[in-house]
Amino acid sequence: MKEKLEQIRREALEAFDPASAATVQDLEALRVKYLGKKGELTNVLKMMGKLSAEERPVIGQMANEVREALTAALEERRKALAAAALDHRLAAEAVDVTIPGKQHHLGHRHPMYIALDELKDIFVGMGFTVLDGPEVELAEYNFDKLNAGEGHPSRDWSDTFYFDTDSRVMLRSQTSPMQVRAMETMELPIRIIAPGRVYRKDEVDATHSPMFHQVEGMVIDKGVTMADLKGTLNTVVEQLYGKGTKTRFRPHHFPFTEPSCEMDVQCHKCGGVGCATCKGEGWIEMLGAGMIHPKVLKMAGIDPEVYSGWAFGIGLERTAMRRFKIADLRLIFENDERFLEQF
Ligand code: 2U9
Repeated sequence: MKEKLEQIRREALEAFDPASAATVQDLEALRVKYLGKKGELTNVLKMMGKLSAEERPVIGQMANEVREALTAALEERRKALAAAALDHRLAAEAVDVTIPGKQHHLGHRHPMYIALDELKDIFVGMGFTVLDGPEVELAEYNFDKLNAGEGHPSRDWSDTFYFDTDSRVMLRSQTSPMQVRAMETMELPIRIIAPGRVYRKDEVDATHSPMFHQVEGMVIDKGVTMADLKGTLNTVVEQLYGKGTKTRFRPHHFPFTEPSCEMDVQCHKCGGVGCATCKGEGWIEMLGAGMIHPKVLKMAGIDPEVYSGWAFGIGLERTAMRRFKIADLRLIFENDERFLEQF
């Protein structure tokens, strides 16, 4: 048995050599062959019962030594294989940090959205909530509930994009329908702004586009007056154009507000004297506004005897054109990078 154990030791240690145990799988097969439950060493140990009482401890001790020697050799080989595998992976996954990187093309905000973000910041700072809503609307919400009933000129097929022949579903021509929905669903008091795309059948030129953007806003509470409208809009203008910027309010007409007005801002270029920027006027038209018509409040279920409110509407493209001195509206929509990069 001594010879048999010696033979196992010799053969096994030879077999664990890199030449015959080149992979982890080879190594495992060898472990099973020599040290497994049905392995060669175990087979020898099974025959121990046949030995004499004197031989048994001697052979037992030798068998243990052989097992330890094989186990140690296996472990050493396993470590060597693992180290080689890691070296191989590191070499395969090596990154050449000296290769020049790829230039990333960083985009930037569109000038119109810069103007929108400025307006949003100002109104949110005054406690307004920003609303979003559908661009496909019901004429009921775009016109009827805003006091522009059947026959109102803005409902004409030559001005409005309808989806159906009975003029019921349309692309919104203003963001006001969102405010009607707000009046119907939100708890009073209400302070909101509603920015978004609107659609009108206009031919494209330097100042017109069939799709453009508006920001509308409104406040409804008990005791709200035209003084609140002027005070709030003056504050907005001062934040946009600097403290002390003058405004003037001219009477106007809208179906959804009464009284209605347009607000001009004193020309920042000439200070009101008249120049090319303000076309000699000294003033630049900025927005429309007014006290929400009592009929509009009533149609939305708000009692005009208890509540009152004001609203305004401002064209975003025009605001951005003024802010960045852009001469042609079409530049805003063309998205030519040479243009956009300037802002
Ligand atoms: C409700 C009641 C009243 C919104 C208003 C204007 C005046 C206005 C124009 C500005 C430039 C349209 O984009 S533009 O051509 N808008 O002059 N808009 S008051 O009044 C409302 C809105 C909603 C329920």
